[in-house]
Amino acid sequence: MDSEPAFLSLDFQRLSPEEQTRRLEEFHARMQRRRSVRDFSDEPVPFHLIETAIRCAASAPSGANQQPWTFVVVGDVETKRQIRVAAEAEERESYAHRMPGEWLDALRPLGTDWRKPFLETAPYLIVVFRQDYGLAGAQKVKHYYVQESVGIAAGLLIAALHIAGLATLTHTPSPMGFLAAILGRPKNERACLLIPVGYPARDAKVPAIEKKQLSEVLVIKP
Ligand code: IYR
Repeated sequence: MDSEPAFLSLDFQRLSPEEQTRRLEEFHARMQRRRSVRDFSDEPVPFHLIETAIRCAASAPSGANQQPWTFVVVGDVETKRQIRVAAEAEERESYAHRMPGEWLDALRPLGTDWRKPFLETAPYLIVVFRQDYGLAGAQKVKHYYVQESVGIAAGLLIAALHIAGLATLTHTPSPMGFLAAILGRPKNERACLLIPVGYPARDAKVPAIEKKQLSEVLVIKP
């Protein structure tokens, strides 16, 4: 028998206009300083920061509230080494043979290549898995809007780690099937992002690239 949906009163905090502006401008100023980092220090990161950032990510809205994600945190030196070896093998092949010239041209301003030393240097790797379907015992449960849901959660994760004073890279080794194999994930999960987390190296460099102007991304329809 179908049960009736249950409702609670919304726990909403109404802010003064000044407080709304203050909070948002502070967040904006902090977010403006986020950069994808490829030069990491091996300085340890307190695990509780990773855990709280994942709590933020897991608060994301998702299709039918199915929360179709798993975040695997890797801090073990040997597992990070295995991931680096496997990622570099795929990336070497991709850069040499699989990526068309147009793609390589688009990446040139980033200065990337097949080498991924950060996969060992960064103290933690967070591997974001999408659950293409749920498993209720042996029964498959259909999941809805998995890509959108996991994308939103990953955005919150990256923002939370940045706000915590940590550097991240949104890394997508391709193909990344090796991650489920190395990390022993169940068959309903597929890796979709690999996020090294840590402090930047003292001499970290980032590409001289810019975000679009607001007028290029915002349309105000009269
Ligand atoms: N996965 C490769 C290539 C790469 C692709 C895109 I799209 C980027 O924005 C950056 C890199 C790599 O990680 O080098």
